[in-house]
Amino acid sequence: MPGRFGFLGLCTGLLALLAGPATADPAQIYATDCAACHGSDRLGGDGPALIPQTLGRMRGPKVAEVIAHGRAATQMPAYGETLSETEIEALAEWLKKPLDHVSDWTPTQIAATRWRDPDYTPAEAPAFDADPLNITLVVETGDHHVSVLDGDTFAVLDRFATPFAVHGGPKFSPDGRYVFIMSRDGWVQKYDIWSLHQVGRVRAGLNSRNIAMSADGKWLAVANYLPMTLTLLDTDDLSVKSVMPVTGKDGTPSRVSAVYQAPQRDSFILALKDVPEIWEVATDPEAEPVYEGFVHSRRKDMIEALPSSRGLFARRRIMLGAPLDDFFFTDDYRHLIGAARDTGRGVVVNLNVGREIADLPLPGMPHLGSGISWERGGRRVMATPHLKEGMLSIIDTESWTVTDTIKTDGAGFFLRSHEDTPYFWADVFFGPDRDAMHVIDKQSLEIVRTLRPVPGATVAHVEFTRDGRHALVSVWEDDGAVIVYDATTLDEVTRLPMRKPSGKYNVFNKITFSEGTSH
Ligand code: DHE
Repeated sequence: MPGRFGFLGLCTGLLALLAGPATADPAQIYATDCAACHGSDRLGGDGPALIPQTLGRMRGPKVAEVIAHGRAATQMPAYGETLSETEIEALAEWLKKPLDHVSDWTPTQIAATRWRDPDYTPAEAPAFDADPLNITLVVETGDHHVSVLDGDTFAVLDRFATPFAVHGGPKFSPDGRYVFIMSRDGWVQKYDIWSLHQVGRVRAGLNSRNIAMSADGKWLAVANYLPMTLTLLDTDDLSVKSVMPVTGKDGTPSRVSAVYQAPQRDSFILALKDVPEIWEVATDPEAEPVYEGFVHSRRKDMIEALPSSRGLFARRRIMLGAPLDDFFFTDDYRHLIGAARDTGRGVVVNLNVGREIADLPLPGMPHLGSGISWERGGRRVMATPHLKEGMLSIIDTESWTVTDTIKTDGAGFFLRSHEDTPYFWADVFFGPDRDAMHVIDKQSLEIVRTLRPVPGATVAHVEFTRDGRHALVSVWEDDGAVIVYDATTLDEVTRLPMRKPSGKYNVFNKITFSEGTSH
């Protein structure tokens, strides 16, 4: 027998020689060169997860280029010298394939990642003279850091490393002392602003969307794509309180597009990606029994009581015609508008009665999560940008009609305003005019100025100081900056160099749910 295998082996070797160079085995290359940093399961380690969910949205150089040339200012080395072009291409393609199996990411596995910074000692009072409620955080995605700015002097009080690829708004504790930051790989980082120090981290999901804080500041919800769950963390020590599997009423599992805090309702609201439902999860320990879908209906036959659905984390389903995501909430949190995918329409849901009550023409992918609201002519209006159209829609939130559209220099991502400023600011994130920032009068809806502080550079996302006197704008480039403008004269006040600054978040504006910010 050994002789026969020896002969077969010889034949295979000869055939391989005749066929030319061996075809690259990407799994083997991965195991040898990548697994140590990115994890043998591709779910990340010191380096980020390498799965289609994260690679698919990678901006900048293509995966093969990063493998060949490495990434500047990171631990990612260049493999162009050690791997052939064919091997690099094969590896890049292999990484884009979904995992055969995704871990359940159980509470025990999450708990095993919990880490408290051994150098952290909580301060008794803020370790700086600045107004702690006028601190603004700048997420710098260029090198995965956050800068902590004094909102009065614009001095950088601290600059700390974050997990790789932070996404969505950091969430502050109700007193503004702590902030929680989430990465797309599901890491949640807790930072103590008073002490200017990281507290710890935990990996709450494998591929996550965003986080929300309960009204009492006790719980942090993490919306996950992988696995299809909502993770609920104790904000005190980042321990896992619960992991809710997310499945539709018919049993279909669903990714969670986003989770939002609804402070007046004392609940979280979940946008589900794969099933036509919205979930409301109570954060009130005394929450009344929850009825599926028809909370106030008199039709008893339409009410389905879930015996377990009462108290903390009681879950209520609101049934929809089709999945909705990207929510804007009215100030009283009675209504939300969600985007119905590929239909060019927005749908209004009344959360009290638990059903759709209106729909609106909103073509070109409205980005409702960036919506802001204000009083105009005695009515409450909201504005939303559109990701695929150079326009802004103005919606009357009483009659639920689109009253105006404003033409812009291109499709934009974010809007921002403040109670004490007459303008709102709209970026032009996409296209040749991505260096433009429109400043628009909230009453006349006229563009009063178009700023172009760095010709050719992407200029996007605005945040105001606590008093609304200054507007901070990101020059969204690797050697970028945050530019501080006088929000009345629109003159530049100062320019702070930053590494690809993305979102900026003022403690006061966020914890008071300013009408000019996304929540
Ligand atoms: Fe975001 C917020 C979803 C792509 C930067 N983004 C959000 C929120 C959601 C969302 C649901 C609200 C979370 C919160 O604050 O709690 N984002 C999505 C998408 O579905 C989309 C279009 C595709 C995706 O890849 O997930 C998307 N987002 C991006 C980007 O490409 C951006 C520009 C760069 C990046 O970092 O990935 C980006 N998103 C942001 C930022 C916020 C955000 C800076 C917070 C805005 C704020 O002011 O609150």
